[in-house]
Amino acid sequence: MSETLFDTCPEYSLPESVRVKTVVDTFTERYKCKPEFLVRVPGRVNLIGEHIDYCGYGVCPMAIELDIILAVSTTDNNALRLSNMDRSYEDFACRIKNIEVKIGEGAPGWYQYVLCGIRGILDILPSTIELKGMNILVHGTIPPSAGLSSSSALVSASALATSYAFKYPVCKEKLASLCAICERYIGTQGGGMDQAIAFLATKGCAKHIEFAPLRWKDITLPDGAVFVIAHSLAKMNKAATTDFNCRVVECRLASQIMAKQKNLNWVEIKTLGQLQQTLGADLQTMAELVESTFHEEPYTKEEVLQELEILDDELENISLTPNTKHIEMFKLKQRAAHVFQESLRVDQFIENCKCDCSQKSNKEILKTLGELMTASHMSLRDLYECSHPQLDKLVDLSSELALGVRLTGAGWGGCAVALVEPDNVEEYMSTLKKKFYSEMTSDDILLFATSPNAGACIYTINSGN
Ligand code: ADP
Ligand code: NG1
Repeated sequence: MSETLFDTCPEYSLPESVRVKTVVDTFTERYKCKPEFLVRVPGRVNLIGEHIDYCGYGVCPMAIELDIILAVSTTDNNALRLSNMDRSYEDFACRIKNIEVKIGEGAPGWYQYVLCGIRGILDILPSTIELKGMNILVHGTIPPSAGLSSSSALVSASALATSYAFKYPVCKEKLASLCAICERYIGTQGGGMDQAIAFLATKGCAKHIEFAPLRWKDITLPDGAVFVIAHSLAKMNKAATTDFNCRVVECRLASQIMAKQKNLNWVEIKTLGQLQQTLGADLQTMAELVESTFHEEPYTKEEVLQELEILDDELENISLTPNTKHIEMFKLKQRAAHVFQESLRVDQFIENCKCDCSQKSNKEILKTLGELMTASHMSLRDLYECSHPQLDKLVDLSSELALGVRLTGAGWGGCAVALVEPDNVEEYMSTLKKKFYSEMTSDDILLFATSPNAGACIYTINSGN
């Protein structure tokens, strides 16, 4: 079992930065009391393994320096009060006992993500623990809807803050799994990568994270691997559209149809990973099975019903999510092919990171990693159809100076991550500024080189401070 963050937090002293001072001062001004503690949860960049966590396959993320900070004080009045440093996010208040995450049309309110995290802890809190009220002030530096996991950082920070406020320690591993589940209250059926890296990240290495059960290993990146993140300036809130859940459902239907054809108890199969495990086949065999099972054209709902020999309402109960019930066409071959091929690329990426220079030169290793990343992007663009013209433009502009580049996170906009050799970083970034950002109407350039950062932590504040 992993340690709790309570075990380590007393050693953390509050960083003396202008940012922290501003957050503490603003908190004091808005709530007329000092915060008792702060929690910090980082965003992440996924190096490879996209749209496969919810199919049960391993991913390779690392935490970045951008983060969400929550300043918190507890009260005896059972009230939850939320405020944000960014005034475009409106204040919110409710009774802590009545927390309900409401899913409506369009993008959820920002506070719903906080409620998800609090709800997650309330769901497991023993009845012997007395509920308290909380005053919370949020400050975030992760650009929202950019594939760097701002939403999960907010959910995870809220869960961690609640467990600390209620003096109910939960180990990092449990927090990671719990936050993956409670973020689904928002409506999207993500796989758990973001919440896992938020808690399990360590400075200096990326992680290979696997699921069901959650497990992780360090990935030491080869010397000379610099990762540059560039925002395409296109944004899509996952919870505001059906695209994300549509992909989850397409993969589920593909696994169920293949399971049915293999005479398995297909109703029990929910992911491509589960199907592979049940068949005891390797990834290559699974990729071949996809080729021989499905036709290229999208499947109509009617055809899916015929394949599974069920009625519409059974399909809704067994396979669909509330926001995908209306979808009439499903691309099964393309989505499942991406998942198995991407998972093979993850294995190759990790193998190459483990290679020592007696087997392959450092240059060759970096070249292979870059090629795997670019192949991942092509697959996300063509088979998974979750890229965006601005992301594809960034990828095209990277071809000369980066070893490889791909969209990171859910896609449909957001950021690209490029693998660049140290000597090329400056020229690469100035090329993007000249050829990409100078043509954009928005001034918010987000372009930076990053390295693996640490995961979530708690900063306690002495009452005398
Ligand atoms: P991401 O890919 O970054 O996780 P999502 O589209 O899933 O993006 O979620 C973004 C949403 O998370 C925002 O629309 C907002 O509601 C919430 N959010 C992110 N950062 C902040 C912040 N600093 N303060 C308040 N809400 C935030
Ligand atoms: P983003 O949108 O980048 O935070 C989402 C999912 C991940 C994973 C990626 C695609 C959530 C909270 N996150 O990440 O689990 O599926 O898309 O690889 O749903």
